[in-house]
This record gives sequence, structure tokens and C-alpha cells, in this order.
Amino acid sequence: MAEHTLPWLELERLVSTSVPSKAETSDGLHSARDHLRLFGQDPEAVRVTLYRDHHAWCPYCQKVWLWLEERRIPYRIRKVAMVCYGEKEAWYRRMVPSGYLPALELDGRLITESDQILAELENCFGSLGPALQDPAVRELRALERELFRAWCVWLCQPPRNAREERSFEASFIDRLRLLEAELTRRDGAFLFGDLSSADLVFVPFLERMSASLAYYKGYLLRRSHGVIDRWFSELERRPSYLGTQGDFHTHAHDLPPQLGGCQANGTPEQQALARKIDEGPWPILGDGEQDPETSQPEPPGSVWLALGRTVKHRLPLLRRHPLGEAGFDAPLRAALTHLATGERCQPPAGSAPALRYLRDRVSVPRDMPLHAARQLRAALERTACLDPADGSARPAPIPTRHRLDQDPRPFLQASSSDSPLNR
Ligand SMILES: N[C@@H](CCC(=O)N[C@@H](CS)C(=O)NCC(=O)O)C(=O)O
Repeated sequence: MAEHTLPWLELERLVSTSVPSKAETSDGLHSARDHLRLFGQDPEAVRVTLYRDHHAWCPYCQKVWLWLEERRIPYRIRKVAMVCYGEKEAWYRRMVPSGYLPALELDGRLITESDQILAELENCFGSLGPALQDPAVRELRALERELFRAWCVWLCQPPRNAREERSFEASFIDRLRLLEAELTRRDGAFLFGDLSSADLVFVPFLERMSASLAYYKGYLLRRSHGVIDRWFSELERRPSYLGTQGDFHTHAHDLPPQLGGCQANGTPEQQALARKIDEGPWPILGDGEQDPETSQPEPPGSVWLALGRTVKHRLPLLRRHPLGEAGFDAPLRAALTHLATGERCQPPAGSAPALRYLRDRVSVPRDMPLHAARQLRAALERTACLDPADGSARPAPIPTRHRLDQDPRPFLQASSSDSPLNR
């Protein structure tokens, strides 16, 4: 057990001496905090501005974001709130009255609708593999929409009985098998040999399917569908994807307000998996079992990345916390002392719910990558368990109808240049 909770100055010193060089920017690896991507080109050469959501929760934005990264097109990023977590910026409403995201400016011309955006980007810069209008790609895009609809039904529609639940599941799996058959027939990890727009069309929702079906149905998509697992694993070798990749916890809790609710099937497997996704330990399956969230081992420096980002943004984090700056300062330092030193550090009595409140709000990739987030959540959870009053006390459940607890404005106001949501 650590004798003292480290003060902020010492935590800062540890970060400055221990964070591997450029861990925050990962030597040019892009992140959800970027505002400008140049790919070695002159800022004057930027022709594109992408409008996407602050939290990187919007799947349609992810598709365009990935395309720009893969094609290495220089672009600026402007962030906008989604209605489920904040008030839409007035300047954006004036530009796009529906408020829908994504939007893109190309040579000063505004384009909305992600498919239209990709079509215009292809016209201007050339396609990524076969064009979106290629008949084979059009068929795959239609399959993606069918898969999406079958997933929405299984995930969101309350079944009238167990038989209906099984038929929702079967209908989803039939569509997924069609995608597997396409991947198998083409004999590559990706649909057309190398990664192409056709694959990117599937990325955002397959990622969300894998996360949400584990959490709400106890269904491990990658374990049950080896061909899709191989496709994900290939994607996870690409920095372009890793910078946009969310994790199970983030999606399990960002989807309900976007989809109007998700239906847990309540089986013992589902309940056990949901609990592990929320509380760890991570990876959520035991030794010898394949990690269902990622094929990537933890990169070096994840602990320091997690510590660095939390220390750097501590002021808005503390002010934003329900316990406030004075109340949450000591519990947070206890968790960070544990993260930095590996030694357990007892928090003040009664702080377990507050520590778990923050554990539940680490968002990937918004705040940090998947493995760093696991380290931070684990440190918060282990420290909560040491609460001398009640180590099992939990905060109120994460809201499901909205996520106004994630309103970005307090962060943006805290200091526009020092906002964790803005980098
Ligand atoms: N068909 C549109 C769908 C875009 C869409 O549904 N965007 C959602 C976010 S995922 C949105 O902006 N909703 C309004 C909001 O959440 O503020 C597209 O492909 O771009």
C-alpha cells in the first residue's frame, strides 16, 4: 500500500520523466484530438474541412474520417455536439439547419450526407480501391444497410417472446454470413485485396455491432465469425483505424441515446459480459482466451499515456465531477498514485462511487486509445475497491436516454486551448 497519495506536482514530474517521447501524439499517429491533418503538405494546400462530433461517437463521421486518413488528404476538423449530449452549436445550425453530422467543406462548398461526401471526395481526389458506384461495391453497400437494419431490430426492438428474440438473432446472423461469404469468396482479409472504400463502409457499424452485441446479448461476434475477426485484425494493423477505434464500454453506453434504447436479453452470459465490460478486469476474457475487443497487444507507454492525459486535463475533470474540485481531488490522486506506482493507495472514505463515476466516463478514442483507457479504468476501479467505508458502492447508472452528463461545454469553457475534448 502506498504511504502517501502523490501531490499533483509529483504526478506531473512522473509524467514528464516517464512519458515516452511523443506518446501523446504517437509520432504522428492521428487521434480524436486533432484539428488539422497535413500529411506533410503545406497548410495552404488544405481544401477540406470535416465537421464531426466532439466525442467521436458518430458512425457516419467515422466513415469519412477514415477515408480521409487512408487517402492521406490534408484536412481541418471542426467539432460539433450531438443532441444526445449537448446543445448543437448555433454556427453549425446556421450552416446545416438539420444539425446532422457529418458535413464537409470541399473548396468552400458544403456537402452533407456521408455517402454524398464520399462520392464527391472520390470525384475530386480519386477513389480508394473500386469506386463507390462500382456495381460490386453497390451490392456490398446494400448488404451493409441490410445488416445494419437487422442489427437495429435485434438490438433495439423489444421482442414479444423468446422465439421472436431468436428470430431477430437468426436474421442478423444470416446477413453477417453473407458478408463472411463475400470475404471468403474474395480470398483476402479485405473485400478487394487491399483496404478499400467498400471495407470502410462496413467499419463503423461492425465495430458497434461487436461492442453492443457483447454487452446487450452476450454475443461475441469476433469469436463466432472467424473471417470477420481476421478482417478486424487486419484493420487493427493500420494506424488510420486505430486512431478512430472505439471500445466496447464506450459504444455500449454511447449507443442507447442514439438508437432510442438497447434491449439486454438478460441471459447469465450477457449479464456476466456486461459487468466485465463495465467493471473489468480487462481484457474481459480470462487467460488463454482471445481478447474479443482487439487483436493488438498493449503498446508500451499506455500507463503513462493514461496518466499524462488525466494529469494534463485535471482541472476541467475535477470541476466537472459531481463531487467538485475539493471533493474529488484526493480520490483522483489516489487512483493516479496507483496508476503511476503500481502500489495500491487508499482513497478517502466514501469515494468509491465518485471514482467509478469517472471510470464510466472514459471515452475511447476521444480521451485516449483503448489500452490506455483500460489502464485508467482499472486504476480507478481498484482504488474504489479500497474505499474504507464501502468498496462496493456504485454511482447512479449511466443514463440511457441522453448523455448530457457528457456535455462538452464545461470542458470547452474551462480553457479552449486546454480542453481534453478539443485535442
Ligand atoms: N444519412 C446520414 C445520417 C447521419 C446521421 O444520422 N447523423 C447523426 C449522428 S450518427 C446526427 O447527426 N444526428 C443529429 C445529432 O445527433 O445531433 C449520413 O449518412 O450522413
